[in-house]
Amino acid sequence: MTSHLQTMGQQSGRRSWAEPWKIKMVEPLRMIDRAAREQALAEAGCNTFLLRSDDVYIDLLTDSGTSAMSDRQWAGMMTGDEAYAGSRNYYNLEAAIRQYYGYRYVVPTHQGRGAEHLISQVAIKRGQYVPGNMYFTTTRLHQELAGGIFVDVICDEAHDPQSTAPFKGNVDLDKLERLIAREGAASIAYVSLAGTVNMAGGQPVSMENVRALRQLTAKHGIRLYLDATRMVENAFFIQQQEPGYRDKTIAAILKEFCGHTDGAWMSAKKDSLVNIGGWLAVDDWNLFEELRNLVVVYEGLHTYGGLAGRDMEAMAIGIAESVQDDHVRCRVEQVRYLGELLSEWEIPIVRPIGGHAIFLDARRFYPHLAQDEFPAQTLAAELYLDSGIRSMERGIVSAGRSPSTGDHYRPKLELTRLTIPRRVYTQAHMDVVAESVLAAWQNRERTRGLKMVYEPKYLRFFQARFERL
Ligand code: P61
Repeated sequence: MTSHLQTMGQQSGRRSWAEPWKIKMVEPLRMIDRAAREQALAEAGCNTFLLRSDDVYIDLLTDSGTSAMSDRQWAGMMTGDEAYAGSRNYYNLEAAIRQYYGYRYVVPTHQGRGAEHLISQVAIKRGQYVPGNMYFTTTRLHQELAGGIFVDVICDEAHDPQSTAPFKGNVDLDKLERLIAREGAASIAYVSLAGTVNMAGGQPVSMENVRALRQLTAKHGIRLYLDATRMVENAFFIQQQEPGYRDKTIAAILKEFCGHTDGAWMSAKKDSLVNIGGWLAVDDWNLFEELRNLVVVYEGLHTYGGLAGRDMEAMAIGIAESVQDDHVRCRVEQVRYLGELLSEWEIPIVRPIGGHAIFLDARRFYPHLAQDEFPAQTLAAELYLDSGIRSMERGIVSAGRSPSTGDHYRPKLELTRLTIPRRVYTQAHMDVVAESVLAAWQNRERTRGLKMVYEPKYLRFFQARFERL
């Protein structure tokens, strides 16, 4: 062939494939002009969380609660049983979690952090350590509010955006063993394991790692709980990259992985393709009894946990859709398409490309900015100004402050996240995003940083305000 134009498949040396769905309903987008974006950003204190979504063109703030539901999920919403107690949709949800994740006892919650709150309150005694494969903002905060001390035991490669190790979400077992040897098994509340590590760039954990982790924790009588929020995407990486898993389905890999853990919490707003919802599920009846008792204090009765019956139905159906191999491949490959474009243009991103987002390496974008001038927040502001695309800071602002010293946590990773909602945007949107990132890259040397002028006490990144330097 002599043409220099190539389809996406041809660019990768294979036959093309497409999304396993067609679009039935659309939501028109609006793009405001540059002057209006300048004004909107100033009113938002240069914080993309404070923009009105009507002022956003392509919204890559998060993949949380932003997925498109299927016609089957919408139909399921109409079968909502809004009984206060014993809703049929709860039993459908329980059955889906048992079937696909494999845990016995299920507590619904309004979203992920509701579940994090419950497990932290029940399973952490004041002063105990909670080792985890990198922190997540809400997870660590709930652990700290329960009196726990978070300890990062992820492998070193996870903190290096240029390391191309395939399973950068893995726990470094030596780090964990040293912690157990130093502090004693009784001082460890549980190991907090996340399937695909959000803050590391959506990096997966291997089956080999969870198996070894299971052996180590069992030897010391320590519980292992999983943040299953993006575990389906983790299963895809195992299928593609880990020896022996190529011929297994995502569903089988998911269940095998969960089988190595004692329980899980979930923000169903991600993998499970719903706009709201979460759960906590465990195998131990005694623990379940405590959780079931606490849920009625903070969320709602144990058969609705802060959700409407229709929300639980959409979640039950979404779980089954989320583990379909063609769906997961399409979802992760769309993220990869955007990442490969940026990599080709030598724009610095976290490698390997993760499951739910592209993470721009703001340190390498703006080497002239100190971390205290908030390079990742600056880059999020610049992208919005260029094209109305909304991204999210995942650096020093997100990391917050240490409760013991009051100083900023200073993460090695200073990243701006372009998060791709599931089943929402097309390849053409990805092209527009890539070109906007390129424009910000080309303007990098002229870009100045920010100063923080308002800082809330908890999860400051949501509401902090900044001014341009
Ligand atoms: C996100 F800026 N994630 O990535 P909830 N575990 C994990 C998550 O990714 C997660 C939760 C638990 C969000 C929403 C969000 O700092 C932020 O249902 C791995 O959101 O309560 C949520 O689940 C919590 C954005 C959360 C943030 C915290 O965009």
